[in-house]
Amino acid sequence: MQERIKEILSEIEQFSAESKEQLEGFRIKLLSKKGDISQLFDDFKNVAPELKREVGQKLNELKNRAQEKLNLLKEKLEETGSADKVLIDLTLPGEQVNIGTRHPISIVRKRIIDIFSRIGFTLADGPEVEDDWHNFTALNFPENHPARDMQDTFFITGDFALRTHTSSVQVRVMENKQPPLRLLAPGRVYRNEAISARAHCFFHQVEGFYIDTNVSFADLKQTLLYFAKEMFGEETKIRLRPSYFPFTEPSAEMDISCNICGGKGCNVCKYSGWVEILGCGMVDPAVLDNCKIDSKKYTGFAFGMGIERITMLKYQIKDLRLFSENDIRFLNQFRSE
Ligand code: 2U9
Repeated sequence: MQERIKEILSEIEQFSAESKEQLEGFRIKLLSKKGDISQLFDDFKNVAPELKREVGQKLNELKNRAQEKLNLLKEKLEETGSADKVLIDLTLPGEQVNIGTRHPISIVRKRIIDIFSRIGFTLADGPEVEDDWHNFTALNFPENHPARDMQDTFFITGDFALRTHTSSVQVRVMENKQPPLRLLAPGRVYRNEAISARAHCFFHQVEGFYIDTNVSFADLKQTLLYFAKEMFGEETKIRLRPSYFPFTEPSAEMDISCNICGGKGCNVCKYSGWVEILGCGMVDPAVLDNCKIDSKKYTGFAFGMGIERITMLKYQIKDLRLFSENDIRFLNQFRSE
């Protein structure tokens, strides 16, 4: 009998209850009329007389211990809903942390930078509030050019405006460094336009230029072909159409073969098979001279693209406004490598 008392005691010590049902099971098994402890009381009559005193004491202690444990667990369950001290299920998987996504403009800007940095272009930046010289005059904009008009540019006071392109960054670099210069100027630019699906009052550009001895239009063409293939796929073709910018001569606009229809014709390329992605040209010698670079010794090519435009083509986005509305449903769709 003493062995059995010990067994039940250890059962009591180890027991813990998660629910009222478990606790009731404990009570029935040990303390009910037909329970284990009542059974021992029934068997008490068979204990040898000389042991009766000692065993009787232990039996009473056992019954008290079971009753105490029952009361204690009952109290705890009522307090917390669980009798265990540990209220958390440590085996459950952790709560998922929602990590943010990069903005599509940032993803594409990084890709453009990566592509050009592989062929030796480095980065430069400059102020968004620019003076007339760096934004217009040094770049050969004539006095009466429409970009100098209030309708096209956000003027601040007298000589200052929000930059309309990042070419002002390259002007600042040229004023302070001599060729060879091979750099990219990514950044935000501002234009005084009515906001619509196709135009915004600010957008992002990457401009680049390479100035050295003997830089030719062939270098420009090969560099931009490399860029187009890296950005839009190996099968991409390019074509250059003559154009005009005050700061380049000759100037061109570059199209790529439509990567949606593969050149067959679709509504993205307006059934022409080609889509315009950037402007480019040979830096006008007058611009080099304005920036203290000897145009008799050096030549250079330059290009400029809108990151929004490249992003819209890459992901088939139809409305420019989506980029600045911070709509999570839109932004969540972009994942960077
Ligand atoms: C210097 C000299 C020349 C940068 C160039 C373009 C052509 C061009 C537009 C593309 C779409 C602007 O974002 S856009 O609206 N850019 O077409 N940009 S050549 O030429 C430079 C830059 C700096 C000193």
